Amino acid sequence: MAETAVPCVLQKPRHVVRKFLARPQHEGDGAVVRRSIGRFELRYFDPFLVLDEFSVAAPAGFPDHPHRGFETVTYMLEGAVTHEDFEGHKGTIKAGDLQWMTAGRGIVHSEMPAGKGTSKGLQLWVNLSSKNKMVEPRYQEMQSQDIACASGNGVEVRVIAGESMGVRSPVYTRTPTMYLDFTLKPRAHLRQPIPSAWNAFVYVLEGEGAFGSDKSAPIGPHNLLLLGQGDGVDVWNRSAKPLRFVLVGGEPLGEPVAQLGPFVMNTDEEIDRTIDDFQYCINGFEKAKYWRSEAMVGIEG
Ligand code: FJE
Ligand code: FE
Repeated sequence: MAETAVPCVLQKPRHVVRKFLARPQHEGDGAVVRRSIGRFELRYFDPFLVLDEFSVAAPAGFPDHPHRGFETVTYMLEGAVTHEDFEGHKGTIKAGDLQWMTAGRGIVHSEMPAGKGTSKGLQLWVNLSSKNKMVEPRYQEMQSQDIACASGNGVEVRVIAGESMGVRSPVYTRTPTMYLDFTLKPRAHLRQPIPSAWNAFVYVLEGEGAFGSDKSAPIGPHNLLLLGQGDGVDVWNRSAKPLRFVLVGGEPLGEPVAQLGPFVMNTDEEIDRTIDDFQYCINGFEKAKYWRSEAMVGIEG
């Protein structure tokens, strides 16, 4: 029996409601990030705390630092980053690879560029709900060749989290999240459903695209686009070059956020307790007491 292709129809396409050009700033130890979410004008886009497009070359990097209460999602675009944590978990995230790290109750680690040249990527911080903030730390890591891909009609997608074009990612997201890396050939059109209750944004990596409406002005690299209400988004590449962008969505937590740098909790009291836990190396930070990354030992001797 012939199958009927069900055309994807959007009841209410999402439009771009705010646009931010992310400019370079210094973070970590000599690294440069283009921060879009997490900067002053956009403190929080529930459940997303930070989106950094980072660029780092040795000896710069992100030496030993803690996290608690959220997840860091590192997706490499060029070069590689070597990471190492206080439990002895280490590895290298190469171009196209993904590390989905649930810091939960606590991780202390270093993230440093590997090899020569400049390493580039995206790091997204996904907040955890109050019931998940103190979970055991967990890593979900995927090499480039293992990331689910699909293509058709001039559109290619790498499914980091969630589902697109009939393909699903195995990544488990405690805070329900979708993370899609799209490349559109010239003249290609994309229609991607997004759950109506979720917050969603686009971050442009390469080329230029029209987002939300075919009459909208083309938007280029380093721009963050917040999408308004609706059940999906339309994208057009009317340029002569490939268009690459990530589309990220997540279910808002709707909880208070108390943040002190790399510690993200619900209340100031929980932040105070976290500072104590880190200082006294207790409640998840036990192994921080005598641990230094190899990178730091090399410097300190
Ligand atoms: C951090 C400053 C930082 N963006 N992108 C303060 F830079 C960091 C941090 C990072 C980071 C690391 C990578 Cl590999 C990529 C990043 C910020 O490590 F955690 C705090 N608290
Ligand atoms: Fe980190």
